[in-house]
Amino acid sequence: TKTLRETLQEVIPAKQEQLKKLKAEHSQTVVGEVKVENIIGGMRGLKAMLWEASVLDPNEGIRFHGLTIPDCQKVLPPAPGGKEMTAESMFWLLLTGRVPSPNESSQFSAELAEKAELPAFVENFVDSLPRTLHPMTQLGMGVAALNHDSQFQAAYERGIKKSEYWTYMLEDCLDLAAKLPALAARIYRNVYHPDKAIAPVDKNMDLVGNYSNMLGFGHNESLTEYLRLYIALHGDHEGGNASAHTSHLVGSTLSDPYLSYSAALFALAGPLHGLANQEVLRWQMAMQKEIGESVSHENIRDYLWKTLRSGQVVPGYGHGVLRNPDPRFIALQEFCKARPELQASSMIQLVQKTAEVAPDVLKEHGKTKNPFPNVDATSGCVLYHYGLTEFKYYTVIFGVSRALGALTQLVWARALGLPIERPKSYSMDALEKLIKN
Ligand code: FAM
Repeated sequence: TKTLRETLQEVIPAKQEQLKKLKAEHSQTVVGEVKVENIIGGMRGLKAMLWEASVLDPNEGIRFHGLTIPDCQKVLPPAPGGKEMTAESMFWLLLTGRVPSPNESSQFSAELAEKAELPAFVENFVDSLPRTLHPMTQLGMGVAALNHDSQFQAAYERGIKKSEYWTYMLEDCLDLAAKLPALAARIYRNVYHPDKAIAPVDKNMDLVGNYSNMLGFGHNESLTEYLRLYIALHGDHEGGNASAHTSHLVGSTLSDPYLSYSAALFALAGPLHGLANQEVLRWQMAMQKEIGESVSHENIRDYLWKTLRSGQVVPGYGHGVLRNPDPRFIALQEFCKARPELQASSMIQLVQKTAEVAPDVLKEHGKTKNPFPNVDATSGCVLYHYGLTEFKYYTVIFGVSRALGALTQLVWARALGLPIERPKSYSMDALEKLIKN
């Protein structure tokens, strides 16, 4: 059994060597070209970032350090008594590239539980926010406030060597990952159930077990297991997506992890990114209301066309990189298929039926490059079924999860000494000149 720090100490030198060799031997090697469409098209497809934790193949979907989702489900340790991989074991994999033993994973859980409580001033701060403020805004503000105790910022002010950056980064990242559930749960309770007391952190429980408990759903083992799966699966989706990229960009200025991840959360809060899971449920409920009891493929098809004709996107469909159904969508659907109570839910049935019809409609519509469901198409309906019905809160759960990948890569960015990001921009006039030359 090794600690996370010992494991990381072991793997960092080899990666540093790998980067040194890449720089020395291939700095001038061409691996792609820049077209005008990349410049005006949101840099789609541009190979422009280093990100160690995961790589997204357009057809196959995500691999975390080479492991597919079913591989992770097989090898990553679950919580005691559970079956789904824990957030901690995914964090360990994303950070070190190694699969933790059950012992390592549970020791890591214990370390995070020790750090899980919020400072009193952050509790008071989020308690003072209006209940009408969107939960994602509250989460981003709370995370930024936690930088009060940033070890990285304090060490930088004292004066440290560049080679030491990552060690302080790591401490901040572990601290933030540990505190996110308490912060996110406090926001949920403040906004939706202000009269009920929040359960204290249980030092013997895993991160998501505690999160579920603090949300007030600890008694529901199925929901807790679903949250474990959800949070592990949403942990990382390579580096170019808006939230991961934001955290990487802000971190490259040597902002601490709290500020970097706070910025990432505000990118996640956009409806084309993480807010899509809130939008999916809002949209499916409006569909259910309109078509009533007799749900048929025909009714759903009509509703899809109505959405598209009114100039809106179908939430939960399409992707910037993927060109096939999202394996995260498939894994969450499998979770539902294994549970008769979920199969009986009218909302889950509606989501499943929509997924049977939407790809053909979107193909016929002819705009999106990927007519298949992404993870957001299904992630909310299970929460809804189990009584977590406040869908404005759903992106907060995504935000607790995306920290796994984003934070681990802040540690790597500093361990590898990556520089401040500064791509070159052009005005249209300057671009036209460039084209002529
Ligand atoms: N419904 C209707 N039209 C869509 C569409 C959808 N689901 N997905 C893409 N399109 C349109 C898109 O708006 C664009 O139209 P214009 O040419 O008029 O601008 C056209 O198809 C080409 O877009 P694309 O190249 O296929 O997609 P992008 O890479 O530009 O954008 C998404 C990717 C995810 C932003 C886009 O598919 C979308 O808006 N989907 C709906 C929102 C959603 O589910 N977001 C969540 C993505 C998820 F993975 C996550 O981040 N959590």
